[in-house]
Amino acid sequence: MTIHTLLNNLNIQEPFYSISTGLNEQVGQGEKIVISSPADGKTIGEVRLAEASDYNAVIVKAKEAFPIWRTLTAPQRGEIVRQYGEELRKEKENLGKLVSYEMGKSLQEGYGEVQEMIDICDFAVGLSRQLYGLQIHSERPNHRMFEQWHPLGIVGIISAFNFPVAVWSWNTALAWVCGNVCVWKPSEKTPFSAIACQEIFKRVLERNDLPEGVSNIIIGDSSIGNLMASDTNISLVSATGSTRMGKSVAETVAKRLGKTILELGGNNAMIVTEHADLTQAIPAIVFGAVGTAGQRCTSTRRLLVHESQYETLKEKLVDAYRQIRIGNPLDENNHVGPLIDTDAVTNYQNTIKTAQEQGGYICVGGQVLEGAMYQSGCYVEPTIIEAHSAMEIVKHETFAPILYLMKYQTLEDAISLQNDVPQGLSSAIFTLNMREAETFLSATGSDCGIANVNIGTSGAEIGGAFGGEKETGGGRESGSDAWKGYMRRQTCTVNYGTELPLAQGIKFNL
Ligand code: UN1
Repeated sequence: MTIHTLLNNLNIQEPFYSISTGLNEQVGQGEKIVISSPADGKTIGEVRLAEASDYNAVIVKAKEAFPIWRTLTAPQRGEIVRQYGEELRKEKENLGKLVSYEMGKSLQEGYGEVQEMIDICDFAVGLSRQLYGLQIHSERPNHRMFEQWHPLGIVGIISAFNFPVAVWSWNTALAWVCGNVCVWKPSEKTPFSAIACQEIFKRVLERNDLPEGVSNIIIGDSSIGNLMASDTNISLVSATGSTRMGKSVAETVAKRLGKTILELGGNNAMIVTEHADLTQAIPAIVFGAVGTAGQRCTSTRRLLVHESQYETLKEKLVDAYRQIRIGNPLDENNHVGPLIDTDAVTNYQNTIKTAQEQGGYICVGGQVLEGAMYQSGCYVEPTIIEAHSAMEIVKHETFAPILYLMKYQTLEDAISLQNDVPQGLSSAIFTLNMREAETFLSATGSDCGIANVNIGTSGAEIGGAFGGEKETGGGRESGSDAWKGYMRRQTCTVNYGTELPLAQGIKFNL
């Protein structure tokens, strides 16, 4: 099936007021960019980027839609999200393939992303009946005090190329049931997956006689991100991407005292102790380090191994890496697809060079692949580098399948090595020893937002709150009570008595 058939199946021909695309040349005032697949280098289509005037038009549509959307009850909004989940079930194959082809992740992972969208829709539907506030005992007689949660208004979502659709859906499904309308700026590297999502949701809105402005998409570069960050019309900016981008968004939003949810870089480590079951650890390490070609924010980047297991594990990993099949992600026999583009390949090469200069030794991999199968120029070998803690490069996140292998002697050392980086997203320990596992999970253990025992660093479920500490940005998305980030809390006190007692026992007699 060609990409054009996929796009046709998704009915992506209709113009959108809010996007600027080569499929609809009437809109979008900015530069035209050509999107090609990292899988085979072939052109998918052209997109005309949005400019400030397009952005303003989108905000007008979102503002018009908000009073209509917030007037629906939360369970009615949940019903719309339920219908979206149903549409996604029908389109799972098409959308999954499009994600895989446009982004370069394996087909299974493309389907996995759509599954994550379906799951978060289900979660949000249930949540739409559970946006609970607390009832608090008042200190004053005949008073009732309680909290309620109201929508914020317009939620801006900035997402990254590596999860072209799932991360948006975590944000938007929650934001919608909470009563917000959304403006989405997807990565300009993966606009077609985003257009497909909008097209699918548009069907649901039309069927229910609701304005399309409940969900808006705007494809543009960082100038559009800056407009969103500085715009007081946008109550919350939820941004996923690099720490550099997140700092800039955070600064701009903070200047106007707006809200942010930030999900930024990770530099995730796995500790393999002397009590680890290596048969379990090895597939977890390999999937964590090479899955999505190392382009997840949760990818395993550092492997800290107890000295007693070090040589055996190194040998087994090198052996496992030699069996990895690299190639077209749409071919389900392949484990690893390409990097997103040739800039990412250059980063991969530069990082390896720097690591070597700093004393790293390549155990396996290190090369860019050439030949007929790899004509997009985006395929690289997953790489393991023996490293040591003094190497500066291990503190950086490189979005590529590069794993630093390090040796440790005591668990205390391993934990401090793990925590000694600016990022704090995901972490894992492999051990069958209860004391080691609990120490790792304790307040003196991992400083990350995600801490796993006997599973890898990546592949979090949607039911948990997702995000991390330090330069990862501190935001939480997806499950648990992350919905609270998309609403404003109101504390209400009602006096149903005949007196006017004041708090703190103050008497104010006139
Ligand atoms: C990301 O890379 O931005 O836990 C998100 C995981 C996925 C989400 C990753 N569920 O690896």
